[in-house]
Amino acid sequence: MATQEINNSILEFPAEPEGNLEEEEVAEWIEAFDQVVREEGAHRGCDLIEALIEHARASGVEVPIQLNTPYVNTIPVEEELPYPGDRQLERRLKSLTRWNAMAMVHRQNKKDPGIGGHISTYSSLATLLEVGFNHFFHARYGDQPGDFVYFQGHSSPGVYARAYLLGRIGDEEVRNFRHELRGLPALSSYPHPWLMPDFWRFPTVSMGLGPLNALYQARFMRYLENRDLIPKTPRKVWAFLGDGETDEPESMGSLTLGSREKLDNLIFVVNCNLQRLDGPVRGNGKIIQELEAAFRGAGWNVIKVMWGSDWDPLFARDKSGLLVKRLGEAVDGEYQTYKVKGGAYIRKEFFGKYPELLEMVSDMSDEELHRLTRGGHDPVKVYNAYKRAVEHEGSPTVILAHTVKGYGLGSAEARNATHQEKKLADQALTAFRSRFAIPVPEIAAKEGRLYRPPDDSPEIVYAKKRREELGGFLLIREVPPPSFQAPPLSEFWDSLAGSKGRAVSTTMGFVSMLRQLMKDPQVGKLVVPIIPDEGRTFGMESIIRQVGIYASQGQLYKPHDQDMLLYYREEKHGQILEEGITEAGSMASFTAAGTAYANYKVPTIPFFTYYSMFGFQRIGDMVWAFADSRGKGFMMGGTAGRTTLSGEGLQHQDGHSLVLSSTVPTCRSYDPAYVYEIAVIVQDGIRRMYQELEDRFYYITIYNEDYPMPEMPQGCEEGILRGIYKHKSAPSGKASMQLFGSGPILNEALRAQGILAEKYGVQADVWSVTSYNELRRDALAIERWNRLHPAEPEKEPYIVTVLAGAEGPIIAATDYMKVVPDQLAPWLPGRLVTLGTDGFGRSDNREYLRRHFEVNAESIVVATLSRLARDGKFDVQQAQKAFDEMGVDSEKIDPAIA
Ligand SMILES: Cc1ncc(C[n+]2csc(CCOP(=O)(O)OP(=O)(O)O)c2C)c(N)n1
Ligand SMILES: [Mg+2]
Repeated sequence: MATQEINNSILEFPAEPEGNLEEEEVAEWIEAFDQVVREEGAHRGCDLIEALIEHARASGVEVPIQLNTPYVNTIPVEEELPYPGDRQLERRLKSLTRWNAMAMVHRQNKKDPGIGGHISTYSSLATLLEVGFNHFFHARYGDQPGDFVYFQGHSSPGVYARAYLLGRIGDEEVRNFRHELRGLPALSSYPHPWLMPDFWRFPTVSMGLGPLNALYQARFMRYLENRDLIPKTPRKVWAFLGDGETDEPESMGSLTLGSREKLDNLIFVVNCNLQRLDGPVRGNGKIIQELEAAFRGAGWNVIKVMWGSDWDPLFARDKSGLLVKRLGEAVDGEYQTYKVKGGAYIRKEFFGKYPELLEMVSDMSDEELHRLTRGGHDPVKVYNAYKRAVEHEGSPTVILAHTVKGYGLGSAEARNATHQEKKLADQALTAFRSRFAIPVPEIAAKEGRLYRPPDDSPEIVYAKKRREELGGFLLIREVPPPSFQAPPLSEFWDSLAGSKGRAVSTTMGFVSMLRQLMKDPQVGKLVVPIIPDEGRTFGMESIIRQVGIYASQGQLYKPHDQDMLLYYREEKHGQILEEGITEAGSMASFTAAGTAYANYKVPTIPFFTYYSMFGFQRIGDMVWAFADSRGKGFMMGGTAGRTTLSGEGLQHQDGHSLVLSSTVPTCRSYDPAYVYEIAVIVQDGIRRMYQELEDRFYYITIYNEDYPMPEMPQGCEEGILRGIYKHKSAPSGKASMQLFGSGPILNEALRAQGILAEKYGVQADVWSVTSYNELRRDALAIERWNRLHPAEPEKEPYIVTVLAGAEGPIIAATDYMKVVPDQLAPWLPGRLVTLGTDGFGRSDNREYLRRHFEVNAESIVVATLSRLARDGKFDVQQAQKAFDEMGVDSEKIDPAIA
């Protein structure tokens, strides 16, 4: 138990006497306890209480577990350090920032009604950020990057306003807040590295993703340190989040990782303004107490910053503990109302409940009561909390800062509707201007004119000096030049050579490729394999043996399989991130690793291998944020394909991840059939992402069906990368049909090619389509160019060029939904027949699954003949008969609705 808890329990005991124990008896115990603390110190007191509790439990007495402390500051006033900064200048800076943030949004909404923006989130956060900017957020540690700050997304106007004051962004940008498409420097609505790549690092505006990503960021930092890829620094990860945001499972779902990994490089600051968008976060309860218990239960160091210094004299007078008791009684809905209704109401409803309290504040005016500050608006309290947090060792810290939503916005303060406030009424603007002494004429103030004092004004000089001492501007994202050449394709010779008749899966092929890559002298150490507890499913035991699983504590036990070659090897320097069953956590690690090139200047190359069904559809929003972050790396969708993953059934069989991946602009989606195709894609991917510094990443499906892998044919690299190449010409050399296949379904196309030729005299070419999405994107881009340049000769999409001279209809079969091949329909007019796996999966083997979904060779054959018959190129009767011969039931239910 920490010292502060003891102090708090001293406060609490008199107010809440235990059950039916006589008060006198309690008083005696407390007196004895106080004496011990006085004479022998707080730690002795802790030991005593702990011993007592242990003894009680051992004797069978059920002692309740207490995770909450009273509703007061964790740090007692007598332990506070004096504020190291110039309070007056800092207050001035904060006022100007407040004004500019509000004015930016106000002005833009006057100019362009409905353009939006937020003013009340930053109002509540201002002190919490300002203390950080002036005293804690390091821009660098020596030649190492400094602290990472995840800003509450909706507070962006405040972050911009401060950057504006310091000259980091100019008038034009500010004038174009939320006007990004006017050919002028502008500011994005929220933190988006994609839109402002040299400013923002972490996209946080989708609630819950910031805290989760911050948590895994802190863990990844330790990983890089323990693997000697970066030196150890005192660098911290700060995550500012809303109290409403903590409702998101992502915010709270992985807290124990922080304590398990002893992440004392991580600090959460929860802006507890007690409100979210619609109304109070916990009107009938207390969000701060709820969070305290949850974080403490998860092993975090919790610091509550509840009340400002102006409360301290009241607490000093509160000998009986009644004030603390009253603070504990009121619920959040009441605290909100107090702020809205003002001093007289507070006197009557809050203090008035107990005559003793009423008396306590009898010498204070209503105005003074109304102004009583919440802790999160008091720099001294905030400074002390931050100082403790950065010095705390052994676990992460959460600071629960009590604030007021819309602080300083006058009538909008603490109201339910404040979150939506974009403009202030003239009178509120004038009041704001006077309250914060903004030197803007009244008329200009009503228009929302910003104000920046001259560069040599004391406040600007001070602010810049503070930043200089902390290493410079914080909001700068820098990408270093490339530090290595991608290994040449020849290094992947093993993957290109084929399996010499041995049946293997693309997953196995990928795993051995990864093993090989990790031996590369340049990039080997940069590879970060990430798996959410499916390593064995993907046959990754050999990689575990080769490079070990990262475990910050090493391996504290003897693994039971230690005498086996492929034992479960955990190591402090381990390279694999085995995340356990958390796709979201794994994605957060993927994000940390995929952006390390910019954040740590260490271009790690993550390979996140997972069950494809539990990827994009489960954590799609995180993937979107990853793309926004300009993340790089490879997402490997294992156990891919609706019919290739046999047995597992409806909730496991993925036939749509390629649809979802196609929606992410920087994601390159591939559905390879052969290991050499994967090798070509991975090699080129490393080259493009890390050598050419392209902002892109990859989604590659890998399957678990075993079949012989051919050697790479000559000259197919470009086709593999662009999305299609001819894999096997018609037996006669002159095809009247084209068959497209991808993944293991390419084998079905090849089998169909044989049946068509032998049984029905139809000659077809077979094409491996590695990426319908790449082909579509190419065609769309070309089509757009043609549209925009009507006077120029038309250009041709790659798919059209490749198919020049290829005759006849096209039957495309895929283990994914029909919409995947259909992406090409506009450029193959009237030619495309698609067979895909729309509908719910089933538990059965591949043969039955493919028959059910009509993607087996037999279905390809009858689809071909049916189409030829309709075109008058094949006998209709014979085509109908083929259904019987091929065992395809033409009357069975459509799998899309089965
Ligand atoms: C995933 C997601 N859902 C909904 C929203 C819309 N939204 C924006 S702010 C907000 C309320 C935020 O409340 P809180 O976290 O308490 O922050 P505050 O503004 O009070 O500081 C909501 C619901 C969002 N940005 N992200
Ligand atoms: Mg809130």
